[in-house]
Amino acid sequence: MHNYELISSLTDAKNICIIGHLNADTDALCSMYCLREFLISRLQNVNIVLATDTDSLQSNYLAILENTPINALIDDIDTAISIDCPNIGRLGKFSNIFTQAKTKIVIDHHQTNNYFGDINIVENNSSSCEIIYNIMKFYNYEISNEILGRLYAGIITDTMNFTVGELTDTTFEIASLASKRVDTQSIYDNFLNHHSATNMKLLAEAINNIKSFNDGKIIISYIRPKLVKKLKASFDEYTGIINRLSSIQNNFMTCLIEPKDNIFYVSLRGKRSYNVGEIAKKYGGGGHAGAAAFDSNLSLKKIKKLILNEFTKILKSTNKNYKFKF
Ligand SMILES: [Mn+2]
Repeated sequence: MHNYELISSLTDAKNICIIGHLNADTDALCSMYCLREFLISRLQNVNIVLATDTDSLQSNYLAILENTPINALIDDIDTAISIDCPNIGRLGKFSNIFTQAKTKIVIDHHQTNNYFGDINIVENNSSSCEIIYNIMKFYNYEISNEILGRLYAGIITDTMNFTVGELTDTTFEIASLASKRVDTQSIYDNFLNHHSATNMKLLAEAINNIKSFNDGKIIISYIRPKLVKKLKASFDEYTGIINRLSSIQNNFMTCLIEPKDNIFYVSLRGKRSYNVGEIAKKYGGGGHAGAAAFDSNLSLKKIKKLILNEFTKILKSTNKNYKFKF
C-alpha cells in the first residue's frame, strides 16, 4: 500500500489539527493551508484547524492563512498532522496536541526527520509543499490557482529560488505549472525578495562580525544579543542572512550564531559534500546536509570554538579541491 492511502483511512476523523514547526516559515504555512484544503475536499463532517504561533507572523505570512481557523478547537483533537517538522521538539508548545492525538501523522522533507508519527510520509525533495503536491496528484485532486501559488511560494522560499535543497523533476513540474497559471513574479517579490530594514541591519552586523578561516573556506559570524534587543528584532528577521554570508567566494562552510530568547540558534550552511547536517544532529538539532541548525545554551565564545573545531574536522576529512566546470 502506498503510504498516501492513509488519507483514505482518515474517514473516522472528527477533529484534525495540522501543526507546523516553531517559527513557521513560508513552506510550513503554505503546506499546512494546502493540506487542509485538500482534506476538506475528501472528508465529510470534519473540523480541520491549523496550529501555529500567529503573534510573530508578518503580514505577508498571514495572507497565506486567510480565512483559516487557527489555534481554535485545540481540545478534543483525534488526529494530528505534523508538517515540515523534523522532530517533536520543534512543534514547541503544540507538541502536546500531537502526543495526545489518537492518530499521529508526520509529513516532512527534512533528511534528519526521526519518524515520530504512527504514519510517516517523509520524502527527500524540495519542500513540504512538494509532498502535498504529490499527494494531491495521487488522488487526482484538481489544484486551483490559489493552491498552486502557495505550493510555488513554499518551493521558492525553501530552495532560495531553486538554488539549494533537493530539487526534483516534480519541483520543476510545479514551477512549470505555476509559470503558466499564477503571478510568479509577485510571489517572488512578496516572499523572497522581501527584506525589512531590521533584517538589513542584522545583515550589516553579521557581515561586520565575519571571521574567515582557511582562505574563506570556513566563515563564522554572530549577531550580538544587545543589538537584537535594541532593534526589537523577532526571530524571523534572521531569514536569508546566513545565505548571504555563504555566498562569499570560495566558501564551503558557514555558521551564523543568532540570539534566540536567552540562548543561541546556531545556523549552518555547507556546500557540495560538506555535510553540516551531521553537526546539527550531533548537538540536538536538524536540517539537511547543506542547511541545518541547532539550539545552544553555551556562550558565544564556546559556540564559535566548537563550530570551528567541527568545520575543521569536516574540511580535513573531505579534502577535496573543488574546481568549477560545466
Ligand atoms: Mn520546508
